[in-house]
Amino acid sequence: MNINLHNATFTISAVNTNNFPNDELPHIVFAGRSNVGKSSLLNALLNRKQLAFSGSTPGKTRQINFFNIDNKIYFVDLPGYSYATMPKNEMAKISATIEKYFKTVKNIALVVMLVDIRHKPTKDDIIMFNYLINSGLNFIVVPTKADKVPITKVNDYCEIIKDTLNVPDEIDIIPVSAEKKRNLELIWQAISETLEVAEN
Ligand SMILES: Nc1nc2c(ncn2[C@@H]2O[C@H](COP(=O)(O)OP(=O)(O)OP(=O)(O)O)[C@@H](O)[C@H]2O)c(=O)[nH]1
Ligand SMILES: [Mg+2]
Repeated sequence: MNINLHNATFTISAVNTNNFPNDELPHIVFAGRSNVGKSSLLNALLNRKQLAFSGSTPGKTRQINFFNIDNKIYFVDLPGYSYATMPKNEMAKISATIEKYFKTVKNIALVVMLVDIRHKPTKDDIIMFNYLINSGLNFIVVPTKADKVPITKVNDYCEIIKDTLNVPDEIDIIPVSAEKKRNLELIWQAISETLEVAEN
């Protein structure tokens, strides 16, 4: 599938299922705690600065943002499911929104689950990971901000993440840096592979 990355547009922010796009395009979903770098990775993959709003204030985005990429796929920027000081009631609301999304949308091609490379995955990451494993959805684990650790240590940090989440060998773990544009081609490769499978 040839995708023209220049033809990427914001579609809608939504919390209610009746506002989710309801066409057949496959969804590529970015999930992770607040501030982990979901919006930054999405922008980096498209070579855009701020198509998805990214910033230093965690938890600003409480809705699900949908981006139409060349009328071929949607990039779906989920709200961050937690951060250190997120109030419980807000966390519950966001979890409910995310759960509604996963329950309603049938054309999810790939979930990109982001975790910060520098930190051991949290309880919430483990819950998300187990949810994805049990859902049978196709997903990859993507440690973000790889530029923040010495390059010689990247693999060690990935191992910690793998052990903490208990990631089976067949699930890819791809460390990235949105800032330094590292390994973005591997994420595109994972996306292309899932789309090819879906097409056949
Ligand atoms: N050094 C470095 N910083 C990054 C990278 N990716 C994101 N950041 C920074 O991390 C902060 C959060 O990034 P966002 O992309 O807004 O994170 P998010 O997951 O979308 O956060 P929410 O929308 O709150 O859920 C910003 O200050 C980014 O500049 C990266 O690869 N390297
Ligand atoms: Mg964001």
